Amino acid sequence: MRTRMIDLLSLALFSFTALLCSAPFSAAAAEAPAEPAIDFGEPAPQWLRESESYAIGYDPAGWDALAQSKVKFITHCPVNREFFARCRSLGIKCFPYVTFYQGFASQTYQGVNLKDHADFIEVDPQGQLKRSGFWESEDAKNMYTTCPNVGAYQEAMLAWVQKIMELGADGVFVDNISARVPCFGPKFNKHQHLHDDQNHAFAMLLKRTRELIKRHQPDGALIVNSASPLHIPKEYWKYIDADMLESYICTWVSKERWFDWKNHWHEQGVKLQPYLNAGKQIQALSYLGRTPYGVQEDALFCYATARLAGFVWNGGMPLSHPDSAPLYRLRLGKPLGGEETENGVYWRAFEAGLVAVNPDRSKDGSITIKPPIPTKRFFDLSGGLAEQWSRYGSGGYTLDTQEKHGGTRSMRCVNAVASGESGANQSVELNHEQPVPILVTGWSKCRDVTGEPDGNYALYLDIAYRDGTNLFGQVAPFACGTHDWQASSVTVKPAKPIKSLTYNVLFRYKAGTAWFDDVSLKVLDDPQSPREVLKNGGFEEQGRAGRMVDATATGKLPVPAYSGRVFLYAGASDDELTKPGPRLTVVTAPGLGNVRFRVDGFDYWTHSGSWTTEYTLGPNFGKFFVTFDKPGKHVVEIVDVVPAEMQTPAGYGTGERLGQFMDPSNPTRPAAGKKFRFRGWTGPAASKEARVEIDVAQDTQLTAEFDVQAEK
Ligand SMILES: [Ca+2]
Repeated sequence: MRTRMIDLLSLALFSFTALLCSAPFSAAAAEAPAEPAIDFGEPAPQWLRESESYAIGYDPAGWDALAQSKVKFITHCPVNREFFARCRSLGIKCFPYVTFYQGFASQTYQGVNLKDHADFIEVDPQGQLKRSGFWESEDAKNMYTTCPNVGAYQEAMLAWVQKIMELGADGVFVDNISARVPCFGPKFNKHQHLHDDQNHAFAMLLKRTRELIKRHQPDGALIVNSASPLHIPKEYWKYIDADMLESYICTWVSKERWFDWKNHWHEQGVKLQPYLNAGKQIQALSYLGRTPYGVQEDALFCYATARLAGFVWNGGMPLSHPDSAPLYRLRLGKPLGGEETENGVYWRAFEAGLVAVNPDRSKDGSITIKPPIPTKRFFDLSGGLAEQWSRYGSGGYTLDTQEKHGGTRSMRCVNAVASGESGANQSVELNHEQPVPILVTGWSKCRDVTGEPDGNYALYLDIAYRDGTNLFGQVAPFACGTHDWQASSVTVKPAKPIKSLTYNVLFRYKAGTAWFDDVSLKVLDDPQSPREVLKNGGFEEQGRAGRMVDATATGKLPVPAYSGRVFLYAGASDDELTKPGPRLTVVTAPGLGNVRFRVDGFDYWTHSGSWTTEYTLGPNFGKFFVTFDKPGKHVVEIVDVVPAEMQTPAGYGTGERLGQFMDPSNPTRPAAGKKFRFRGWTGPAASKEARVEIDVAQDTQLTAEFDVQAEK
């Protein structure tokens, strides 16, 4: 339902882009020289200039996503007083949709039925009523083009906007902005014009609209959509606060990212900088969900590109969509500088994080961390990992959309040196009752891989049997050197029933690059129908979780080929005011609660468990810890050579006792005459004496051994 809503919306918006690209009247605008200085008038309000993402349309199921987001405004929202009020309480400003371009002669639209106002309709050179540019389209069928140069039409539109403002909106979103063609209304005596020039007439309508908005909401704005902000008549800019780039990189009419990134999208960002510097804003609207790269990757790519230029972004999907929702919850803050480039990777630092785009389709890139980037610890918003597959080794893996054996992506492992360790693994629970053969298969291609084929460039199983024993290193190796996709397989016939296994995709101790795809693990319990038990063996499903990246060692941030990335600056977490010295751990064996020791003359007792909903021994039972300020020698002494029986409380916060004589090795059971006697120390100060001296230069563990004497 909500997808449908958004689809309809995108249809309506997008058609105008198509129109601009094909209709004759756009040509004049496109050829207009870019040189004449633009009078930008007053800047857009601060909240709009500082906006980073925004919302479109009403998503009844996504009110929580709207509330959780950091968007400052919503366009295409319902014309509804309560809606406006509820959004205002969330700190979100409302901009309902209007158009000053077209209307119906059948129904009342924006307060006007053109059948009663034929004089509002534009007239073509033949004296005919002008059909709208969408006449041939499905979504705005049978609409007529209105003439902005007719005084009564302007009044009617202003009256409509006035009603919207009186309900509490913060302005309007005016669609269908473009250069206007001549209207022949006066020549055919259909209507009179206010001004000589149609563009000027439209500009005056925008001017009056903005003035009306500002009268109601001084912090309001006039937001428009031309889909092509560089090509609207310059005069319009004085009277608008923001224009729009629609189908921004991702569009619903292409299964690929649209146009060349550098020459088209990036270039628009560069050319629009003077507009932003003059205080205007650009909404970049992408339509995610149509390319093979997946919503998350496309969202990051589009968002990062928009933020490079300082544009405010929306992905054309509900804010709640889990693959893009994190981007609406972000605020990167003010830019710390302009865009930077390094080896073809573009990046820009903000107060809270940075965005980076690598437009190269085939080459991974990176950026060198330098001022104004304030840290070397980051949170990479894209984990960049495949669902179900953990990283192995320091190299881990990246997903590659250019090389693949099946589907749209493969796993790529790169070792710069022959000591490198890369790869991925997945845990598989089998819980077999009987020994059952399993079949491992998969594909790999590689480039410049050193060494000889072995288990280090292979699919590699570590198997745990039900009886607790293991079978390690069952491998299906691949050839080294350079080769195209190559299959490898191994059938494992286990001696015993398998409990679980780790399925490793391994590339280590060899330099070079290896790609893996379509890996599989089949259980052959029925030879006629092998059962696949591996998940996401084609690496098609991407994980959503981000991850910490500590770039202290490398000083670089990786940006994979053809991707956008958002790196939040992460804080260090070591306590700067407290620097503890080495820790001495004293352990009783067997673990005994409430045993008294003395360290440097001060008493210490072992932990003895506590009540929660039941009596719990806890991980520290039978131990105690002493943290010193610095390394040094200490005297440790056992006082309770024969530990006393425990007096275990009968519950949390109670003075009652379970009993008087409980077993200190299990304080919920009566001692029943069981006794313990200190036998001696083991560890770095082995001795039978009760009192020992120990040098605690680093974290040290000392064990007090006890004999058990059971008395009946
Ligand atoms: Ca694949």
